[in-house]
Order: sequence, then C-alpha cells, then structure tokens
Amino acid sequence: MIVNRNILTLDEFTLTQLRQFPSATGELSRLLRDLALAAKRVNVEVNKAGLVDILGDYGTINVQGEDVKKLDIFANNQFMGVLKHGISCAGIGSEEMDDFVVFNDEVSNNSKYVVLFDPLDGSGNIDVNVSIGTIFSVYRRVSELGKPCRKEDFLQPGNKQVAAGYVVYGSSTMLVYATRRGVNGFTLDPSIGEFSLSHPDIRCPETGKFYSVNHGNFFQYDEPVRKYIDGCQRKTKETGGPYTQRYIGSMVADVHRNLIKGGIFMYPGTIEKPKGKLRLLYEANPFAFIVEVAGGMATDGKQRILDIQPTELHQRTPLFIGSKKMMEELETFTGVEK
Ligand code: AHM
Ligand code: MG
Repeated sequence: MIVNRNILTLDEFTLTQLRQFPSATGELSRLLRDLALAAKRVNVEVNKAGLVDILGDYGTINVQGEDVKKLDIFANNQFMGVLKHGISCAGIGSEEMDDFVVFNDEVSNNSKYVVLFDPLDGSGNIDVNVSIGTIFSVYRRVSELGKPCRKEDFLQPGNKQVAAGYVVYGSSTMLVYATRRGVNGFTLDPSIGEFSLSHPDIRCPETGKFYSVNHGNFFQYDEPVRKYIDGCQRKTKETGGPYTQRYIGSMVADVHRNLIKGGIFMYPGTIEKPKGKLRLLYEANPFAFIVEVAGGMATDGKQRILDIQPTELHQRTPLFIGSKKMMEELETFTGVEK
C-alpha cells in the first residue's frame, strides 16, 4: 500500500511550524495536541450519543458502572482535564462553568497561556443527530508568571488572542485552528486516530451565496437588520444572487460552511434579548479571530468584535460574521463605528 506522506498529521504540522521559530518553546503546539486529544475523546462519545440515550432508558448507570453524564458535561471535563494535566495552560474559562478555574500548581502557574472554550456548542442538536462542535480561544497571560492566573487574563479583548479554533463533529470530524499566520483544517482519520491536514491555508471567499440567520426571530430584529435580510431574499443574478438561506442552529457547522464556501452568519439582538444569545468570549471572539485571519470580517452590527473590551466572562453580543463583501454590504444598512 502506498502511504501518502504528503499529508501531515496535526502534530507534524505544528512541529513544522515550530521549526521555523527556533526560539519558540513549543507550548502552543502542546496545547493544541492536548485539545486534539480531548476532541478525539469527545468525538467517540458523540458518535454513540444515540446509544447512550437508549442505555439511559434503563437507568442512570452505564455499562462501565459509571453515572451516565450529559454529553456537554462530559466534554467540559475532557477539555478541562487535558489542559489541567498538560503543561501549557494556567487556567480555563468554560461556557459550562460559572467562574474561571485556576489550576494553581507549580507547573501551571508558570504556563503562559489561558484557554476559554465552549465544550459542546449546539448541544440541543444532539438528540436529533445534527452536527455539533467545540470552540476554543487561547490568550497569553497578562498576570505575573509564577503566580496563579487571574481574572484579567480571561477578560482580554479578542484582538489579543494567540490562537483560536473549533472542532466540528459532523459527517466527518474536523479541527480547524488559526494563529496570526493562517487558518488550517485537519480531518480526523479514524483509521489512525489522528487529525490530518486536509484544508491547508483556508481563505474565506470574498463573497458568497449563503446567509444564515434564525428567520423565526425576524420581527424581533431591528429595522436595518430586517432590511438587510429582506435584501438577501431579493438578490438576483444581477445583484450577486440568488442567495440560499442555510441555518443549522449549530454555530460551528453554520460558520464552518460559510468560511469554506462564502457566506454570512448572523445572530442579531432581539427585542427580548438586545445582546442576542451568543457569548463574546466562548463563541464570538474565537470565530471572529479565525474568520478575520482567513480574510473575512466580524462585527456586533456596529463595531469589530475583536475590539470589544469584555467586562464579564459570560457576556453576550450580537454577531455578524462572514465574507468581506457581504459584511460590507451589511454595514451599509447598520452603519459602523470604527
Ligand atoms: P448553546 O451554546 O447553548 O449550544 O447555543 C448556541 C447555539 C449556536 O450554536 C447556534 O447558532 C444558536 O445557539 C442557535 O440558536 P437559536 O436556536 O436561537 O437560533
Ligand atoms: Mg455555545
């Protein structure tokens, strides 16, 4: 059998990058390896989610005699666990947890990164076998090394991210991550249990045909947003259309499609929830970083997502994100604050 050695695994790829910077410590590469390990474990459980449900009908104890936990709690524990056991992370913030967690041991206190993550985004879709995902965001600490990390390490604006990425548990499982140098996608090869470089140097097409928004909330959006969406429905060949509406209800899958194919994803504020639903630190910032590195844009309808100074861990923000030209057209409706 001919083995295609042109396809690098995630580890090989990060090492190749590392070789170009002899002074780099390799901490970020280790961190990504840790996150990939957690993703593989979560992937295994996501794949048998339906079976777990059936077993769950017989009680709350699974075949190993352990309590059957909700998948999002399982995912949270996997990501927190690998980062705690690794040597690159001083603490974490998770969408599943009220407060940030400081690992506070000698090695962790000397680690230069903190990680924020949404362990299983779109988890409401598990029951119906629709793609779900994990989203993560990596910051360099601003607090003193050698001491436990602090809240200010987690409340940095998104433009300070060192890396960000996501895993989509879909028809295949993919890990996509960005550093300032580029965005690369890795597909899990089940035969060797490794993420392999399948989408090198992802660029978000300048424009696209997909728009993704919850139409059920249409009359709750403010007028400029309604007018933009109305315009999306009226696109013709002459005006760059027709557009196709696609909304899975799993942000990871929706933004992933638009990143690859070109499109715009929106979760605007509503009358009931003026800040929308999505979290700045766990959802908006990591995707804004990835999409911007890929050549796209992300705003809250007025300002660049990455320039928002967070004030609390779980704060929400409206989000508009996607292909540059589509975002620029949106701005002609919403206005923009630079
Ligand atoms: P979650 O973090 O509770 O899973 O919610 C986030 C998800 C996103 O993946 C998705 O884009 C959005 O909720 C869908 O919300 P809605 O059903 O209101 O359109
Ligand atoms: Mg979420």
